[in-house]
Amino acid sequence: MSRIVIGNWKLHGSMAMLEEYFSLLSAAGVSGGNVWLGLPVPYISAARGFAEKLGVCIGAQDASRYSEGAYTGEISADMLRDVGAQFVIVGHSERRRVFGDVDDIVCEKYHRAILAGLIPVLCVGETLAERDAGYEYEVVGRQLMAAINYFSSEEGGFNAPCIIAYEPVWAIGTGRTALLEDVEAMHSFILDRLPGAKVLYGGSVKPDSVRSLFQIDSVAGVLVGGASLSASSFASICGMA
Ligand code: G2H
Repeated sequence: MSRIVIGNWKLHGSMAMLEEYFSLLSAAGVSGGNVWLGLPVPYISAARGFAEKLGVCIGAQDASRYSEGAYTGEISADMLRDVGAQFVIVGHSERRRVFGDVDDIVCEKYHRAILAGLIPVLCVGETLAERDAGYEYEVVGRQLMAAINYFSSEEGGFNAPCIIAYEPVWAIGTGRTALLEDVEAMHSFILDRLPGAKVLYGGSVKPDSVRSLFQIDSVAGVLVGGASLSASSFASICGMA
């Protein structure tokens, strides 16, 4: 089974890193359409040639909720598509927490991405306080509405690809991964609501933690932050997918 591995560089990288990174991926034999890289926007164009050689997909980590207009600093989904992005991450917990991307905004971004021909990767996940209070399913159910509304709408239907990344907020960048039974239970919950979706797991995924995650049938892939900054760690995760 070939699972999807998405690297998320977040606010890291440089032109020098980009070139070296792709040559290391190439040397490690990484290739194929199940390997995706979410890059900072300025590097998407530059990465296009490298990515095409390896057959890997490149994308962005966010898109504007607007299509065009007087919105200084915004980058639309159409613009991302124009410079070579194939997918876009929406609703990442860092966007929700630091930049105020509430569910309605995430919903608009999700729709914009699909209309632009990008594959949206919708991130959902509860905070530790929400889990401790027993609200994790309620929270994730609410966050899934962006996708559910779209797929049940006239324009959507169930034809567009649907990729959901379950990232418990308390496991992001902390070195903690969720218990396998918790991952399995949440993935089933998501699949019950969106049958046919590919559900990825994210949150401190490392080469040594990914093997057990990949033993779970409903884990269709992983979203990797910190470990994707090292080409060798990322290649090793791709090798196990
Ligand atoms: C979650 C993840 C990738 P990390 O944010 O989106 O990052 O692997 O560093 O926890």
